[in-house]
Amino acid sequence: MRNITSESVIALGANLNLRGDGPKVTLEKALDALKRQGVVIRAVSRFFETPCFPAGAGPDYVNAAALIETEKTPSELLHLLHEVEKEFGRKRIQRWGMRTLDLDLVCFGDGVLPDRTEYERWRTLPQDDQMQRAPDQLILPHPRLQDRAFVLVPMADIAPDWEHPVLGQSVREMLAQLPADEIASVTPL
Ligand code: PH2
Ligand code: MG
Ligand code: MG
Repeated sequence: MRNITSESVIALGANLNLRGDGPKVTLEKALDALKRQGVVIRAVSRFFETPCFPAGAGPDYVNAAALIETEKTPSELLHLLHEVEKEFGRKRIQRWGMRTLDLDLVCFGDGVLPDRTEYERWRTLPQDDQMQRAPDQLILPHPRLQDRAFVLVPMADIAPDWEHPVLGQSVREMLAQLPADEIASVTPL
């Protein structure tokens, strides 16, 4: 699969300072780093302050989303995201732990990876297992996308009409199903 894609989305997040930069500056620098690596940034959402999930597990996050185009394959793009995370001090210590930079590939056009069966297995994973188990392969769309206001609210800025290839709902429609207090807790900086 090597083609110019539209509507691939990267979710950006950080909740730790890095070398004197707060999370927002780190996210801006990470976007510049992606550009230097040839990723075309079509649009960037507003930056939002969001309560840490799970609640109490660390400082508030800054979250944003970027609509990008690339000629890379999904796994090449994921590799680049990991390289940029490393450049910005990311250490993979704990699942859902605090981080100086998190770059998540949320969707790659209307691609479903590695296949629908495996995707559905991860999407419907019971809550307890979600804490414990991380896939060792790229699952797209991101299996928790539809649950997370800190992903959907920024994404609604840049790709409100992107349609989930399995759920058949737009970003707007997925967002409308989240509790109002969760949406309201995602506040523009
Ligand atoms: N990312 C996590 C875990 N918790 N909470 C918020 N508010 N924003 C995030 O981006 C986030 C999180 C794991 O990647
Ligand atoms: Mg991540
Ligand atoms: Mg993440």
